[in-house]
Amino acid sequence: MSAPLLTSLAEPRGDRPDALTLGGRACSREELLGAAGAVAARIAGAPVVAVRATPTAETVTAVVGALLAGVPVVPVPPDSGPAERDHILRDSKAALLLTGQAEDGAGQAAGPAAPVETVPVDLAERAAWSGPEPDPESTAFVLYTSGTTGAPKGALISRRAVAADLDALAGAWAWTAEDTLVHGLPLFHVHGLVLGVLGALRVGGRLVHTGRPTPAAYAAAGGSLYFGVPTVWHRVVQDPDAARALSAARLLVSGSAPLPAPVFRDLESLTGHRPVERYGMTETLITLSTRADGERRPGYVGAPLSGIRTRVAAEEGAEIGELQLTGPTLFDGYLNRPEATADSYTEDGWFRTGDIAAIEPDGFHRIVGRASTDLIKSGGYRIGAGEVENALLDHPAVREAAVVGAPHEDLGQQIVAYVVADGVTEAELIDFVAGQLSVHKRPRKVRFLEALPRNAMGKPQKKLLPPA
Ligand code: MCA
Ligand code: AMP
Repeated sequence: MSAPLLTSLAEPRGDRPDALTLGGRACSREELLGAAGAVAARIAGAPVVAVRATPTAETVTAVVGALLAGVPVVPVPPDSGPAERDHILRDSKAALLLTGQAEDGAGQAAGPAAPVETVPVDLAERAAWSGPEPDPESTAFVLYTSGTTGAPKGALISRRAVAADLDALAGAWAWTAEDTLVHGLPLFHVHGLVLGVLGALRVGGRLVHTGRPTPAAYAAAGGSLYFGVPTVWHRVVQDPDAARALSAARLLVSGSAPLPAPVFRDLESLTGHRPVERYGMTETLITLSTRADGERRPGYVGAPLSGIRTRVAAEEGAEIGELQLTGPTLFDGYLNRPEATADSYTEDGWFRTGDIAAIEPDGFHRIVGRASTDLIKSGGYRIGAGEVENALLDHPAVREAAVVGAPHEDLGQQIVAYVVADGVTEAELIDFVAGQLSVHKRPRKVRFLEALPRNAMGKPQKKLLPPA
């Protein structure tokens, strides 16, 4: 059984003035906890709180403050447009939005915005928090994540799940208070926020957040442990000087999307490190990983973490099938979506990942792909084709839209939109989606067609679309 979340966050540790550095601003654990205590005092008793998740010390303070007070956190992507932001705020019923002091959290939405009170986080405030440890089964986060159709769903992540996952990862990666974790990932997903912030706080090590995950910033940070999505590692190996600077690190970790074998090999030849690859989902947190003390094999995501059980639901005679999981890191369902929650489990209670996998005789797992092509992974971001199609159809010039993920060397997949539309340009449609949803959900290419290919029932046939 893992130690409760609050205890590990608030525990006194050998403090140093640069325990956390975000965007060049350093603070000690004591400063963070003092400012977070002030946040906790202000929001205690709220049913839920939204946090505008910029990569800043204010965001970390807001999240830690809410966790101290036992208030579930809804991270809001800082560049989310009115459609995405309003959906998140309305669906979660968040009435408070914590933001950095200089930011106008509510001002970015055009049109009728969700009713929300903006609460600025002041890093100079101090208050000691002495509230009780919240129930480990209570919700720590509501993380909005895309499905194949419709708007993103809020995955309910308990404090127990977070604590269990971080402890399992600390074991697999030998992650300790001696480590300096470096990454530049967004703070509104599991990778950057749960692993990349709470992980460092829980083990008591240092964190350097580079603002953006550029090779130069990674090279300059001097860390022992580095996190990146495959796109980041692809960019690192294209900058050999930056890559070589990572030789002094202890462990390079890749996740959120498949790490191409050539990138694995280039990382090894330039840095001397065979990267650790791990696999997870918003709904399950991280469940499979190779280990600091174990074999790391290109194309494989290792074995189940402590407490996780896996199985592959393969057809008779086949070796690959849907990966299914159970364990203490699983979510508690989608907020307000009992049917979608029920659909995500098998009758005997295993979570259906929607990923196709194979398990080798030695227990190593290989992720072969996704069952549905309507869930796109671009730059490590999960994007629903249906959500982008709906955004495009909201443009007055667009009559029909079909969105796919096309293979892309750097991004893994890139979003390509096929539209039937008049009097609008590719750039205008790209900007429209970036503005309504968020920048990473924008199509990178738009193709104009006379009509979408459809079957006899009138259903669009994405397989018959011309190449991107
Ligand atoms: C470009 N920009 C625009 C537009 N086009 N802005 C407005 N409108 C437009 N039309 C700007 C952006 O604001 C940004 O500016 C810059 O151009 C680059 O855009 P972006 O698309 O962000 O850049 P990229 O280079 O394609 O990004 C690659 C990336 C990114 C940095 C690797 O994809 C990334 O951060 N990925 C991480 C995703 C992640 O953490 N996933 C974890 C979820 P500016 O440069 O000024 O900002 S998965 C998870 O949590 C599970 C559990 C797991 O397994 O980990
Ligand atoms: P998200 O909910 O955004 O975390 O996306 C989860 C999805 O990312 C999984 O269902 C997988 O399709 C994919 N994914 C995460 N890590 C890996 C990995 N190491 N290899 C392959 N796919 C991955």
